[in-house]
Amino acid sequence: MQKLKQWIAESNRIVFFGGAGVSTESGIPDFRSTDGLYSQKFEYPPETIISHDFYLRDPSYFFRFYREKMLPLGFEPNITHRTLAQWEKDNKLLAVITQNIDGLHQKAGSKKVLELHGSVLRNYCTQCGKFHTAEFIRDAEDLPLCSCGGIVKPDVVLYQEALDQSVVSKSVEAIRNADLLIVAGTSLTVYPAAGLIDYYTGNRLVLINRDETPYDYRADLVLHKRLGEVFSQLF
Ligand code: CNA
Repeated sequence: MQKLKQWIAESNRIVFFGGAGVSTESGIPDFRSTDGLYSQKFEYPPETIISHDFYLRDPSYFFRFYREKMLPLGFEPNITHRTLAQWEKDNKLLAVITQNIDGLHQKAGSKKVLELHGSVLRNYCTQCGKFHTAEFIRDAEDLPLCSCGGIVKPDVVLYQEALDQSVVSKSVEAIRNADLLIVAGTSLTVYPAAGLIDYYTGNRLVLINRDETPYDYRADLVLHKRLGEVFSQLF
């Protein structure tokens, strides 16, 4: 903790790369913890349901699962989101790169947020392109249909779909320019997102995650702790 505090104090180009573990303390389950989505019972594995093929094959089932399990509305940012927003205000932070789709960084006040996997807060008609809110998707009875008759699709990257290249480029640039890279709350098993941290060439790579990750051996500092515990000790 002392080393982390010192590095944060000395940095003014921090980049934070996070995943679902950043929002579990706001009450949103992650995918791979024992109480996460992948440990629950469904007719198909979650990777199958939230894939592009499945979305095309059975959109009704997709939207039932999506509404029930993936639409995190009504949650509040936690101390990790709030601290990152404060670092941005203090001009210490270059970017938050997130695999999350819950919009909680922006709710905490962060503006420099790069959403690798999109956001449940943006939804567009696949026919006319009209924007719809997350509540529109939540309240639709079966398929969320636009007034033009087209299906409204969440701007969330499904398995088999490509990442937005402009978000990827900005993330690579931020990581290359970081003087401190904090990777946190992610199992680092979802690619290509996890591979982005390879662009960091500095010597202050910090990994904060409750469980071990495949990248632990590459980090300059590893903390196997809850994020709330770490961030509440940073002051
Ligand atoms: P993951 O694979 O579920 O891994 C989460 C990791 O976070 C695990 O290794 C846990 O050990 C760790 N973790 C959980 N809670 C804490 C905590 N309080 N403190 C420290 N560590 C913790 O999730 P990834 O983000 O790595 O996987 C990428 C997927 C998950 C992305 O595509 C996301 O869109 C997707 N996802 C997002 C959300 C969200 O937006 N909040 C929720 C669930 C899944």
